[in-house]
Amino acid sequence: MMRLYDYYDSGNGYKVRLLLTQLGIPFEHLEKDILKGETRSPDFLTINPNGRIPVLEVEPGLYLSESNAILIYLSEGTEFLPEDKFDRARVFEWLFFEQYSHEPFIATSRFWLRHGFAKQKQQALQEKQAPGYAALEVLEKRLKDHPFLVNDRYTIADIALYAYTHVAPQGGFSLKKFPAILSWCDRVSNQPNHITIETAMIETATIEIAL
Ligand SMILES: N[C@@H](CCC(=O)N[C@@H](CS)C(=O)NCC(=O)O)C(=O)O
Repeated sequence: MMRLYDYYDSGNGYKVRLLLTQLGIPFEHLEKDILKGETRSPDFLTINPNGRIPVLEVEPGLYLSESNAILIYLSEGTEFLPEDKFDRARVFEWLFFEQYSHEPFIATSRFWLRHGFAKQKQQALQEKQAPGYAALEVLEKRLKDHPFLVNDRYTIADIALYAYTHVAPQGGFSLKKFPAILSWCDRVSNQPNHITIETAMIETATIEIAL
């Protein structure tokens, strides 16, 4: 069985959890507390020298990191990744956009705000506002006339961008002025076998209470 090294509050981890679930692939979940530096231990660094989750152990001893690379690996040959060469490149375009122009601003702000760094990072948070909103404008423009990001159908491009966009308000980015993004978020959350970013956290909490 595949094994996912993850951190429940992470949108990057959520991308992988969501796709595995929608593909119906069972997996073992291993929670790493990034706040306690658990991804920086010597053991963890042997599976990802970059010291970050998510990491997917595809088969014993074979590890893959970088959320969007994992999405590509898992979606090969499925309805979540187009077959046509150009359409695939379009999907990759969104994945690279997410990592360079979206995640560093929206995800990082969300992390700081959710984990008590608001004061310490006040200026940096301010500096992330303009590029974060610029990324949201790009998404809004695309989604105005299209139900999904590529080919008018749900692909890993939508999964990658949804992960941190739908929780952007937790990073201090209001979605009120982005009606196309809000409708798209609804469409994404209504896809078959959708799970929320909190699903696993709720399940874990239930297990902890039950124990
Ligand atoms: N580009 C990477 C980013 C991964 C990443 O930033 N992971 C964060 C959690 S969202 C992490 O593990 N941080 C722990 C650390 O840096 O020590 C991806 O998309 O997977």
